[in-house]
Amino acid sequence: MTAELPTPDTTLRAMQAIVGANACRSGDADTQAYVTDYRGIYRGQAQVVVLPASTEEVSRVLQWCHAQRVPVVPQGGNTSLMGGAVPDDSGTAVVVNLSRMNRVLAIDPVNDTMTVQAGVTLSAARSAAEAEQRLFPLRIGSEGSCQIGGNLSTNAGGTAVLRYGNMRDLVLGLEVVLPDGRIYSSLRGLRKDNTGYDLKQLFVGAEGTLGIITGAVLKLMPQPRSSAVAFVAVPDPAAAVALLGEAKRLSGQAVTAFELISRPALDLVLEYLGNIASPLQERHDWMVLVELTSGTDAESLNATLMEILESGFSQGLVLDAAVAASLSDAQTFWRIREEISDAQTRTGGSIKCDVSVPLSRIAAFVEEASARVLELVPDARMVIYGHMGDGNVHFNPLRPKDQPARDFLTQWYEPVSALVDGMAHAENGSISAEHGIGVAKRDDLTRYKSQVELELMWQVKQALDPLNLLNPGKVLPAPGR
Ligand code: 2HG
Ligand code: ZN
Repeated sequence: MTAELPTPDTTLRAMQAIVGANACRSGDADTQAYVTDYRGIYRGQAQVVVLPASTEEVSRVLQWCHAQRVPVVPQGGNTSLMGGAVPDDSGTAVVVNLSRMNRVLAIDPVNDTMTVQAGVTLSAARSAAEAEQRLFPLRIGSEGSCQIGGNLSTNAGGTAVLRYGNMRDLVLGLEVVLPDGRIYSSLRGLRKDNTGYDLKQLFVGAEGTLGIITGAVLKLMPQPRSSAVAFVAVPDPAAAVALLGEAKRLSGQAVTAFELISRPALDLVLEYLGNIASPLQERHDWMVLVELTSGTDAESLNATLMEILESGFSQGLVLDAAVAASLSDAQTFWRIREEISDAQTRTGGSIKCDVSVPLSRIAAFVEEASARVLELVPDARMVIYGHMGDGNVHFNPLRPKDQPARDFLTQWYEPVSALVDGMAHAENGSISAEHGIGVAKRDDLTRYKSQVELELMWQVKQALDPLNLLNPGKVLPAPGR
């Protein structure tokens, strides 16, 4: 197949004719940033990188690539942790980067919707909503670089899923360029539309393997009038889950975030940030960051938070708590949480497992999986944190301080993630709660999905992309594996 492909020169000229010479990148130096993921773990090559400015241009690029059988890798902010947004090293692909399609097209405050191009960054989308006194609630650490198209393609989650759901729940309509260049559009903004299959949802979480998302209609929410944040020490993960139960009982819908943080995770991030102290005086093994938001006034929301904490104290679920007394306190608490991932990247040598199990099983899972991992790698720092309220933790054993990352990481797939993922699977959990599959977990799917699920995934792929041109090698394990 490679022999039949057009030469890079031919491809470059064809792309230049569609998007203009200024919107094409070729050659190693100019394509580097687009073919390497941001952590520098996945490195590929591309014939050409194109940065189209409109849906029509994307459509023409895909038509040409389809006719020439050239593989296409869609790319947003390139913040994937799974290698889903960069090409392989064959050098055959055209990378279609959506950064220039970065316009908010419309905001309808009555319908509570926002129509955006796929290359709008998450933070720009959130700011545009805020300017209309609305909330676009997706909240993830990479919001300044990640783009809505990528958020949709990976069904991004983050720290407010407990309250608002993940990207799948926040989208009402999509525009997608299909592998042959046809344009599917459902940019309608309807909350009720039972007219057959919900096609847009096929593209959400497909990681660009079925088409390129170019636009979306997103749901907007009322802006909360108040928020209350606390950094709370708990005796163990089971107490954290029980405290969440109390928080829900006493505040109903107000619990927006409930994030677990293990001691090694806190130590690591404080060391990385350097100039921030722990919000709590004493050292504790487990902490949670709790955020309540509501449409009521700050005073009554704070009273509710105090009631939750007092109830927690009296039941032995809370050991200590720091309540944010100002916006700046709240921002510091959140900064500590949000920077854990970068602190790991900087330190190097982090085995990442992104697992979820039913909330009723998460505490036991964390305890049991930690104990078993420590039997295998006794000195690992157990950096465990994240979205416990959704039953999802980032279970990321980190190399001992004196062990080189390279040596520690030889244990990644076997035995560590095989053990952790296997345990999650045995609890009816997921081996990728929110980060997707990309290339990193593609072959693991054969272990954790049933034959029927894998066949259906390939049948969908076959129906939409029979030539296997869109993001080939991502998500789907080779048939028959
Ligand atoms: C987070 O919740 C992100 O901080 C990144 O999902 C998690 O780096 C990770 O493992
Ligand atoms: Zn996360």
